[in-house]
Amino acid sequence: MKLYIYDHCPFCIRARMILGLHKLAFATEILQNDDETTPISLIGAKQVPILQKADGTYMGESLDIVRYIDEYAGSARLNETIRPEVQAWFDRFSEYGNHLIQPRCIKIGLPEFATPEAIAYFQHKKEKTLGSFDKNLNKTAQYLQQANEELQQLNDLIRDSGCLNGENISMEDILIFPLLRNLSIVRGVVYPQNVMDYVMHMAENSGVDLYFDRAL
Ligand SMILES: N[C@@H](CCC(=O)N[C@@H](CS)C(=O)NCC(=O)O)C(=O)O
Repeated sequence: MKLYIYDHCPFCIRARMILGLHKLAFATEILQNDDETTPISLIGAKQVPILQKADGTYMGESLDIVRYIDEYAGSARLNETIRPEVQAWFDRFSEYGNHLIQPRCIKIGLPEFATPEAIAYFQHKKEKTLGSFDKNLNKTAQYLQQANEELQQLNDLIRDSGCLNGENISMEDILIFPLLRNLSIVRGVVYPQNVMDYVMHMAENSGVDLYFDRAL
């Protein structure tokens, strides 16, 4: 099986997590961010993740991929329950997190941004919703304060460092870990103990790398 991704893409982390947690071997291809031809030729949309299944067919949509792989692995069925307070945390983070994360993504040498054209494509697209990357970077202190307060809330929702709900890997982990992984690109985040333990543990178990060593 093969996964087409961007390294920074949180939806791609969902797919990488389920494959990694099930210890399934898979190849990855990191597309250039401005490569529209490849994804459109595979699934008819300029979007990743894309899974090439063992039979050679292609599948998009991260949660479809997660459910497909979970069933394919056979050994477990992902718990679909998401506590409303975890969903609410996800929804809040989704509103402000990219103001911190996306302007930094083009600055740490990620493979999907190998050319000036790929960087310009991403920046142009994201600035339409976020506003200028430079202005967002200048507001780091404000967004950081918000992130640090939110992490305190999340700390109380983490029941075990191995899985958020304290019982089994669930859709809660599939939603939340990708956001925390990408937040590791931001320098100055204050991680409460449960959050840090969870991030480190899930990164190890899923084989998804973190950005702490390159944080800006
Ligand atoms: N609903 C899709 C969303 C995937 C998505 O939005 N992926 C982003 C990357 S994070 C993408 O490919 N965007 C197109 C682009 O960047 O041009 C899923 O869950 O897989």
